[in-house]
Amino acid sequence: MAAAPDSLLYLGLDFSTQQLKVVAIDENLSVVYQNSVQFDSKLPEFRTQGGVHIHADRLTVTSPVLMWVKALDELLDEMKRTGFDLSRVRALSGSGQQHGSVFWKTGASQTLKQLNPDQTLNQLLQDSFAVKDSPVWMDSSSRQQCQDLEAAVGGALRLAEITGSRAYERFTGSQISKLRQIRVQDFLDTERISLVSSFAASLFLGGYAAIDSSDGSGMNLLDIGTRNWSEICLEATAPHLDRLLGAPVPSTSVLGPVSSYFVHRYGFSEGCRVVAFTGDNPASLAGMRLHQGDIAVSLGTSDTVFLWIQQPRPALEGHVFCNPVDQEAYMALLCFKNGSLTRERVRNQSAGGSWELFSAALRDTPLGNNGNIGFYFDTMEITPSAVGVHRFDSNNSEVSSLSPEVEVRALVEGQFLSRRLHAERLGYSIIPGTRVLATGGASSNKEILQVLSDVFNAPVYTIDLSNSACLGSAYRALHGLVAESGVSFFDSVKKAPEPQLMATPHPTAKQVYDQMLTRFAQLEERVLQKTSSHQISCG
Ligand code: XUL
Repeated sequence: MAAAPDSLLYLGLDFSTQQLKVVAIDENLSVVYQNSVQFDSKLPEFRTQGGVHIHADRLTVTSPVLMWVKALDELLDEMKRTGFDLSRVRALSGSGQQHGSVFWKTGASQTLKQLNPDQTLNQLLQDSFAVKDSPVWMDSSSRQQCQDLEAAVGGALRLAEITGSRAYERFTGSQISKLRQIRVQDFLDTERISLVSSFAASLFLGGYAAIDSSDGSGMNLLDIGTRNWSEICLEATAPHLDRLLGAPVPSTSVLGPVSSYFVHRYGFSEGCRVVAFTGDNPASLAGMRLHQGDIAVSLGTSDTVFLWIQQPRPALEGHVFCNPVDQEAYMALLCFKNGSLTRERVRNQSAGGSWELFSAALRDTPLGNNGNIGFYFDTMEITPSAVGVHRFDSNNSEVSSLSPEVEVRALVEGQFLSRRLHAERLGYSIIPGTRVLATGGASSNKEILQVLSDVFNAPVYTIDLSNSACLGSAYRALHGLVAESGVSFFDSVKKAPEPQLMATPHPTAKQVYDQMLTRFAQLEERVLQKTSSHQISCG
């Protein structure tokens, strides 16, 4: 893992929910160092589980802000102790779990400016936070504030059109509203509000770091069209909120050099630049080097889809964020709850519990499944909001069962048609050169990937995403230095390893699935109506 002794290095940090990670890359984009601090085990004094505290109401979820500070002390101490030469770091950037907020206490900016290198950040910042337990993305205690925000701007869809998402409890705007309403004095004592990402950048800068437009899109406060705060959303949240948030900046911005604290305590060079930190999902998009037209599909417990979008059409489902590597573009995030667990359930019931037989069923059935289509929502789905198993034959008549092989194909085709339909609704389109990047457990199954390739009529590549936010942050640090002179992100990271080609579409795939998608959309509408009438009759 050692870099050439004189090579310049770029650091990426990821302040995620359970740990702080770091990766260093050299100028050839090779990873030369990786390390992490697990919050629960390394910092037991904060008594977190999975990096968070779940409060008695089960809805409020927070993390101690000083735990993140101390984790950074520990990580840098260890890098120094083990001889990592921090003077070679030319630029650093980072990411944080999205939506979480940090409330700096009046006077903290003064403290940040004059950090004494003989002491740890944890010692120095003990009294710098008006709120010691930061709300994080797992919090769902702000329902009322979400309703108020949607009402103030003219409804959920209007809010989505402005900010890229309807109101979500974990988004920062409603969390700020809630804090202002129930912790009046703490709010009055607050001098600045950061996201987890911009908080971490502030530590390195020795001053408040701007929020970048990509992570800023996860607040329900940023107008994703102008990439500036939305007046109407700010006003509905708190008076003079712009003063507490500072102006947002493009995600590629160089914010300044590291503060003298890091030069004297850890031996960073005075020239080491801090590039704006961003959210973990945007940073992952950078780590995957997703291009225009690409779609990344993570096949895990729940399936997540990341999209590069040129012309977004925000909707009541999914999230549109400003793109972290291209200021003209957007990215979208969709979450599907019924992923691997449903695939496993159908494997058990229709393929005798064997992935071999499951794969054989996919091989033995034709593209388009002779017109049979299925929806498999074992638990209440997020995208779309429906539940239950619904099967239709080629005449669009609902049927109670399908043969085992047809059932397997109906499941996999149905899942991928759904990923495509909902992606297209947010403004995604398949263009020549589109790649599908697959990751997660099910991405090791070639037959599943073949169906994915056919449904999207695009080649499928696999990619290891375990470290993508951290790696993406290191790539962004490197790109940030040249972004202003017009070098694109992709030009600056072209030496990075390429994903592996796993499947190419069948020649008839486009014809089969373009037509099937139209039918699938109509049938989904029927399923939704059925689910909502069922909910009403049960309700
Ligand atoms: C995205 C979200 C999570 C966090 C996890 O909207 O809430 O993915 O970013 O760190």
